[in-house]
Amino acid sequence: VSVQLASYLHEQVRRAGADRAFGVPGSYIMPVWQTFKANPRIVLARHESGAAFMADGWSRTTGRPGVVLATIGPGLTNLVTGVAGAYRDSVPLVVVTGQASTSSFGRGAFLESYGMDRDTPPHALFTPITKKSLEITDLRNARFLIDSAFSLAVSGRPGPVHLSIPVDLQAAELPDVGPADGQAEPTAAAPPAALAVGQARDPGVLTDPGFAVAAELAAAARPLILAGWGVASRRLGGDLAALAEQLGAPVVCTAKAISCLPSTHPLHAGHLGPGQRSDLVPFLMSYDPDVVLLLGVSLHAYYAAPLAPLLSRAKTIRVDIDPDQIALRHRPDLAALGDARDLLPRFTAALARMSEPRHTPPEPFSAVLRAFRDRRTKAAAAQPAAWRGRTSMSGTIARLGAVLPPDAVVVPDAGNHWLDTIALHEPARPGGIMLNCGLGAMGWGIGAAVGAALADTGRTTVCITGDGSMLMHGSELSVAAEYGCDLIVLVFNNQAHGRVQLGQRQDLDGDLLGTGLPDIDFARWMGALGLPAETVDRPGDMEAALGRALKTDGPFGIEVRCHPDEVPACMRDWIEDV
Ligand SMILES: Cc1ncc(C[n+]2csc(CCOP(=O)(O)OP(=O)(O)O)c2C)c(N)n1
Ligand SMILES: [Mg+2]
Repeated sequence: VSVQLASYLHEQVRRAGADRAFGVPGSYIMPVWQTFKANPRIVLARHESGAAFMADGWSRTTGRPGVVLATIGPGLTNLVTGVAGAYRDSVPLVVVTGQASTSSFGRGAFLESYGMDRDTPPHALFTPITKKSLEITDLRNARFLIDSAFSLAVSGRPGPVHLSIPVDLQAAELPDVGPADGQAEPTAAAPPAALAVGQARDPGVLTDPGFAVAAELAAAARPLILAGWGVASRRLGGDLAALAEQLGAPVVCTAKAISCLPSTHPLHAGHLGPGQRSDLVPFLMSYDPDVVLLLGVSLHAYYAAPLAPLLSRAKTIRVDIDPDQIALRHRPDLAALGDARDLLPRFTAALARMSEPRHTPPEPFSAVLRAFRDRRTKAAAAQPAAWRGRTSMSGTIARLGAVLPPDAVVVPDAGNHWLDTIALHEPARPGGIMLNCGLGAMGWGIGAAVGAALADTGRTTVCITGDGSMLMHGSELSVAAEYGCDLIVLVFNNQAHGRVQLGQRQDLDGDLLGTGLPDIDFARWMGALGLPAETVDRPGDMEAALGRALKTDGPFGIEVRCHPDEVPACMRDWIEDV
């Protein structure tokens, strides 16, 4: 059957399980753009990085590849921040950009990007920030390259894949030769599952990881689990809890994996990285684990450095889907290569055959863990609602958990409000905090929250952002208004790039050069964008405002006016003071 390239692409997006694509149009993408009328349909973002942020939040919510459409030239360059952020955080996207006609390559057509005359070949921009940057130059390969983009995005360690398509080819009929290289036509309408790497053939890597890892764990006296994004991104909270309970092992996670377990889980000992408790490492040292199970962690310096003494003393087991990660920054004693989704159940099944379930760590450590966890709860509850007469950022965020429905997902942006959310918000369910940890671009939280809200209309999404981030990407909120998304937006207005200004106060002699912002009426701005919105000026008014936001169908904005001097809880000895 003959089919236009653009229609074939649209059909593959549908088969990948995406009901929307996010983008900004331009001449060179129009034949593709025009096919996204329905299932999947286009969502017009206000900026290309906003589109990528939305696709990122949508993908994290659905577990399917997010799709982005943009044009060449400025469309391409505007995409860079959003795509780079998804790459750093291993979020699968398929990013499709237009390109000038093949017949004009090298001749200097408007915005042509062949790379001959001060134009930027798309692959030069996208190669370092995607798993692969591909360009279709021959219709006979189009099916193969489109299919490859989708399978690459979700296979192994997920991430964005870029596909550049010249405008003349977008509208062309695909030759009726079937996929290249004997590839079978995809048949299933179901979204492709993330593909497991399977067992490695490398020497030193186990061929039966389930059994050998379980044997090591069963023999451990004081096991510790360190969970990373490899667990959280697969939403394996239930499997992780089952394994931890079976072993009686406390769980620490990376900031990226912050809500891999509900914070109420009795074995959850907290997170490493930004917003980390100052008493976490001494606590873990007192436990003195003899076996540490590292699940899907890259061991960036801020996670690995505090753990170095523990990791050098204990036997370590690393589990990762990516052979490049399995010994990165720390060479384990034992390694298992594969998807945590397949391996965790294998570990628990093998363990069940070999040892009695423990559920809690041995006393007296169990009591120490309880006291350690309680201290955080008390410290959060002790955050005053006001700071120098204004509504406190920390106090507001610390109280959110008590007000929000248990399945709410909180999406912080970049800034002091990000740190306070990581340290103080205790989500009731796994996945209750959606976090950008890799690039931390300002405005990501706004686009990602809109994308998450568009993906999941059954629960409340809460975007926590700042005045600086709003000024960069606040316009994307008009998308939430257009679609009537169930989204609450908290804008902490401290009239500053607070995160940076705090550094000036603390380390740069208090010279607040170029970090103050004018006093902007964000409630009015959100109103103009189509969201009902109000301002909270007095500390006592926050709870009632949140109550109104929760009762309102569709989006609701709250501008919280706070003090520029306020220091996030984790930077002022909040735990020590309890
Ligand atoms: C695109 C981008 N530019 C610069 C930064 C560096 N940066 C991190 S936080 C921050 C200030 C954010 O201000 P605001 O959104 O008002 O949050 P606050 O810290 O005041 O809570 C800046 C400039 C960044 N993360 N992203
Ligand atoms: Mg600010």
